[in-house]
Amino acid sequence: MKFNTKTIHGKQHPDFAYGAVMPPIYQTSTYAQTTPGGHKGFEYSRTHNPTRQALENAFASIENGEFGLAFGSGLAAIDAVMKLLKPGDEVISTNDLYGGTYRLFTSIFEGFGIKFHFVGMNNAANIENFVNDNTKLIWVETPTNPMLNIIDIKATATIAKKHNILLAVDNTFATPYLQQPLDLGADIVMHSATKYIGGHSDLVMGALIVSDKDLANRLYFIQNASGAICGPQDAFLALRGIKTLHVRMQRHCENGKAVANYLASHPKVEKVYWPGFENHPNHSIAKSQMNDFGGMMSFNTKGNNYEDAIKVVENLKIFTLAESLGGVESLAGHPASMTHASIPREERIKTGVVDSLIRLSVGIEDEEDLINDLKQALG
Ligand code: P1T
Repeated sequence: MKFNTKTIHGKQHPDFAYGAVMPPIYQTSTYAQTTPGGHKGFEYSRTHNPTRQALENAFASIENGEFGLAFGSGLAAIDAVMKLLKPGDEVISTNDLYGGTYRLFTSIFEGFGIKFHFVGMNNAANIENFVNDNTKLIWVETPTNPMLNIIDIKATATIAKKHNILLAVDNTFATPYLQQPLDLGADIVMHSATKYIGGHSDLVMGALIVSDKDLANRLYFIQNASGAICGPQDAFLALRGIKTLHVRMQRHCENGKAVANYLASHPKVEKVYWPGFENHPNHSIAKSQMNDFGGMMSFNTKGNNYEDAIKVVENLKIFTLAESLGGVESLAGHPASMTHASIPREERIKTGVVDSLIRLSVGIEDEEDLINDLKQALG
């Protein structure tokens, strides 16, 4: 089955009770038993819920995995991965990543005795310099948030396998429409399903997808034992989102390309970070591991002035100034004060998240309207 069919049919089936084509929202906490243990596969909704299970199967299908798990947020999904570790273990992580992920690693899991190395991965070989006997996990975000760096998943997987380390890839920015990390050798794919998977800015959710049965069982145990599940209503909405993921992504990519090219040609724009440009440092890797380049980008205005950046985001009319990304509507953000404010200033500046940086999530509106909006805001 090809991807565009999988989003609609992959590991999905009409509901067993009445043949409903969309799974009903099973808004129930518990399930009747005829005798202790006598049930139809569902005991309690933290453990299993039919609507969530329908979504988890769809997650597995679109990422070419065997097992999917849905969580109450992207961070809850990352939290579950970290609970595979124990004190003394070490993690090698991308140095440019979502501020909330950095905060979870440094403010919570460092306190539990896990050591993190935040490493520039533009050259995957650099990862090997940080491997030692305690290294248990490599955490990769690609494209990175917000600098749009591209990490070579296949090369990273080769290093991970050589040293028997788990490789997890945060696939939020790319989605499986653009890249499928399990096929490139990753062990775990993670999503903030809040973003492109949901696609309509109406839910908060996380996902994990794996192919290895033992790893899946350990993660299902954590999901049930820690309990950071999503509710059935959100599961229904995310499943509905998945069914149009491919058509939305196609338009995100088209509009993304048009907006990136417009910004790059604008006299007031200093630099645009978008992996589709031939002069992007890892354009060739993006070209080989992604099917297209997506609708996420960041840029600075000339002079790298904080006040100018704030003026631009305040002046936008169609782009909404807001946290988050990946919805049908275009959003603009100021990472230094919004999504990446939890990273110490000197750390984020090292990776390029300067005070003048603006991030765009280009939506699926009319391309001309988006460009005209940027034109008036920059003017
Ligand atoms: O917000 P939540 O669903 O918990 O997902 C966290 C997360 C994880 N990984 C990446 C790459 C992300 O971008 C996010 C959330 N990011 C934003 C809210 C943002 O505006 O960047």
